[in-house]
Amino acid sequence: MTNSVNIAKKRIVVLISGGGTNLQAIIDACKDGYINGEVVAVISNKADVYGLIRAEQAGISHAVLSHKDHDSRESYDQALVSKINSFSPDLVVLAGFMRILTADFVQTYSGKLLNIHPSLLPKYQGLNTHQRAIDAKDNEHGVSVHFVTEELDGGPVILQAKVPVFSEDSADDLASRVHQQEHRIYPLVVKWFCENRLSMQNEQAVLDGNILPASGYAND
Ligand code: NHR
Ligand code: GAR
Repeated sequence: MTNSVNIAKKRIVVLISGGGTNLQAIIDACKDGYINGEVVAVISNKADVYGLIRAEQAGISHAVLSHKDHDSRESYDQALVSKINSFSPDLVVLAGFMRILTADFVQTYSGKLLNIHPSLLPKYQGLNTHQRAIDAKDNEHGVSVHFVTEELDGGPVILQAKVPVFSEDSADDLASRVHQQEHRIYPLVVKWFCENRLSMQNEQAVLDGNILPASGYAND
């Protein structure tokens, strides 16, 4: 009688702004039973993105909620909260979602809100991370999954993966190398959450009762 088999499947809402390859990795991992959860809705702030077609093809409810229909971040985020809550989620996953969220939004889902950010945080918070790593002549780069807090890209890291940077790399080369790692680590973190193994306590990530270090689980 151990954990994952006996707990209810978690209800996951995924927020996107683009192609949705991380969304796809999570949908696939739910469908094949790797994750004890179900993606119950996909919400995009942009119309006509491929991630919405992925949701359609998987038979998942999907909606566009455009920030352009709102004159403030507060008003947009309130509409987003209403939409998300209509699906009664246990977990909200940002997967290439490109809008900064208000403090009220973040507090509403505190401890249930994950993001994947394409850098080895705390390096390169914000945008254009691949080009910045190349410009800095870094020889390694990577990706971080973290709990979202009010501080942009500043919430506690759960898991990172590293990739090498080669001297001839373009930002696109590096992005595709990072993407491959994203599709491994995001489903793993969501799996942990859905087995009740992962939580945020006092703004720290806790896995199996252990506070994770600043660079997340088992980083070397
Ligand atoms: N919101 C909060 N409060 N905290 C975080 O850690 C967040 C967040 C919202 C999104 C993802 C993040 C990333 O992984 C994320 C983390 C968008 C921007 C941004 O500048 C920055 C970071 C992230 C996402 N967005 C512009 C804005 O004005 C719009 C850019 C665009 O539309 O292309 O919101 O990198
Ligand atoms: C991913 O590389 C993710 O790390 C990044 O956007 C991409 C989305 O790809 N996120 C951010 O830059 C957040 N600001 P996807 O739509 O194919 O999952």
